[in-house]
Amino acid sequence: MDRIDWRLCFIADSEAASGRDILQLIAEAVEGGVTLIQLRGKKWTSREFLDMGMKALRFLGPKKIPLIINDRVDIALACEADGVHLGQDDMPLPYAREILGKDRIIGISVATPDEAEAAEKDGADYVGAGPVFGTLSKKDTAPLLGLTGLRKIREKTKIPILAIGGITVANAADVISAGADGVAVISAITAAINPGRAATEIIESIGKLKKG
Ligand code: TZP
Repeated sequence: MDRIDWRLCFIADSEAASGRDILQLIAEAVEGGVTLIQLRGKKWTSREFLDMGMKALRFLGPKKIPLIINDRVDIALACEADGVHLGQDDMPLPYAREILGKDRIIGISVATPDEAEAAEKDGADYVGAGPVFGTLSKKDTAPLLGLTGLRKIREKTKIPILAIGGITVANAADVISAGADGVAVISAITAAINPGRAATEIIESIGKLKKG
């Protein structure tokens, strides 16, 4: 696995985009400086997901921006994405690793220090820790971590942490100070009037603290 710049992951989510062109949003986010893309489409059919993954990869590959597929190990494999992001109820990490091999990125959502410790033991490349703050982008989330909960997760794991949930330009620097290596956002970029500028503002607020 090449060295990954974890600072700003844009989660390109089909529902949050609500009919807008996901590939256009990705292009604007990349122009603005995001360092990773996660493709998320809970309601996409397998064909739609695969098609979107292939199109995103054609755009991102030459730019060396890694593409992570949400939940679907099969889609990640089929479109030759850089990795997959798993939830706690998705395929267990060791099985995903067996299928994807050691060179692909595998991340997992964690909401507690124990889950983070288990993810590291199972060979995760990163954890998505959250929700740190309140979010409207995901229902049925675990209780909010806040910065204190995020610090506790940091104490339990050495692998990269992407803080997620309610992250905006106003609090991105705080979560980095609390120990995150980067942030993952849906609405801060998707719902912005200018998604590219929103990405730039977030990466700049992080960049003051952390160089990729
Ligand atoms: N997992 C935990 S919170 C969340 C996910 C997918 C949603 C993050 O969305 P937003 O809009 O950046 O708060």
